[in-house]
Amino acid sequence: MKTFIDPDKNSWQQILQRPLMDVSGLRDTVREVLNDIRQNGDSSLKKYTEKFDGVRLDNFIVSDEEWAAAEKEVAPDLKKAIELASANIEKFHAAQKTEIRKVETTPGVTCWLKAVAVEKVGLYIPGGTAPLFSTVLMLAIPARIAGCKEIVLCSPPGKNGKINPAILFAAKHAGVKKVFKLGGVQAIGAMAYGTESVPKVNKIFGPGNQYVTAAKQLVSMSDVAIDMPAGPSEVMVVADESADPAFVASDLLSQAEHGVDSQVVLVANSEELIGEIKAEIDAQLKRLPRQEFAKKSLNNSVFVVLENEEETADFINQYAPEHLILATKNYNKLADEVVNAGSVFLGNFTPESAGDYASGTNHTLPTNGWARTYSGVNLDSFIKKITFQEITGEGLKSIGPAIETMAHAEQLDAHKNAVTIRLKDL
Ligand code: HSO
Ligand code: ZN
Repeated sequence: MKTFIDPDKNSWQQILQRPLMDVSGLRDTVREVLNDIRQNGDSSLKKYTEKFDGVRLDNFIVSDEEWAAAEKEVAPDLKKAIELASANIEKFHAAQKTEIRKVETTPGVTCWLKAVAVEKVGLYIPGGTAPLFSTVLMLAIPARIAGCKEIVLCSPPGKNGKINPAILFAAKHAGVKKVFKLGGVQAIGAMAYGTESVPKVNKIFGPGNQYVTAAKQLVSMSDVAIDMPAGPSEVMVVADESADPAFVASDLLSQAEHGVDSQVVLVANSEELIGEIKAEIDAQLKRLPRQEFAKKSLNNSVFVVLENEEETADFINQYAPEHLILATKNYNKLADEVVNAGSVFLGNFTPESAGDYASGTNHTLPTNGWARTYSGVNLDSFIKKITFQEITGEGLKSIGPAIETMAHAEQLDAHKNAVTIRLKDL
């Protein structure tokens, strides 16, 4: 970890630089695999599943027996926890529905927006060192609430040819009916193009490694939409003397344990506090099973002393963290100043873990500075809005002359005529 004391504003950009996530080097390999899948469908999926996941599969779809086995394998307390988390995620996302509001912009001219679900969505859930079944809930529950007609989920098979049972349980609980044992580029290609067994979808969601990210980027150029650009997960914690150093350390470590490329930034208002937090990190780290990941990502972490609260707000907004924890006395005041962040956690009793699992907010969030322009996944991610309008004769009489004038000025006389011909008829 590197510590900076009251760094000059000119140096912030350098301090806050994220490691380059350049997937262009992989693009050629990924493109080749995608083209093969596009042309050869299931037989190509079989070939790559054997090559990359080390298993031969005759069928990708999860069978009734596999669903039933997974249900038995998940411990009762985990099932209860998933149910509690699901209920909160459902409540929070259902509250994001909007009503249709018809607006009469001019008498006789009525316009409205109607939210309509994306018909077919594909959810990707990575396997790897920690299979994140919580992400199933974060993607499948809003997709169901939005009304997506088809929800397809892909997750890589383990060496035993099976998907992690908690992933299947979460999928079932969230209402997903079609799950395929497919990982990495194979999964993205299958959902983007469709194969004999996997339906083609309109939009692909979910995190993944660099290969998955490259594949999502490539297919999004012509075949499907994707949720957002992806990068390694990150947290920024802002702490002052009202914070508990042990709590702060636990939050930093919970981010650091995700993977070696996780980004951890601490902003504190004194060097002394940073010292106390570091001591807590050392003590807690020893007890973590994933300490090797955490140690490596902490090596790239940044600890900064900033005494001035206004500067702190600027620092936050310049970094645009995926997760922001404000453990300060006046966190509401500071929160008001935040304009760039994916998800904000306020006060000493609001760990990021709450939003990762069970409070109700979504944990699929913009990383790598994309919080400047992107929102995290929410109900709208599964919806597009169609505009409607209905104009009466009286309405057209009111706005028609303006349309005629504008169309003529743009030298688009057929546009003008579409109004003129109707006005003559009135
Ligand atoms: N912090 C991760 C989500 C997650 N954490 C899942 C635990 N499980 C990205 O927001
Ligand atoms: Zn997490």
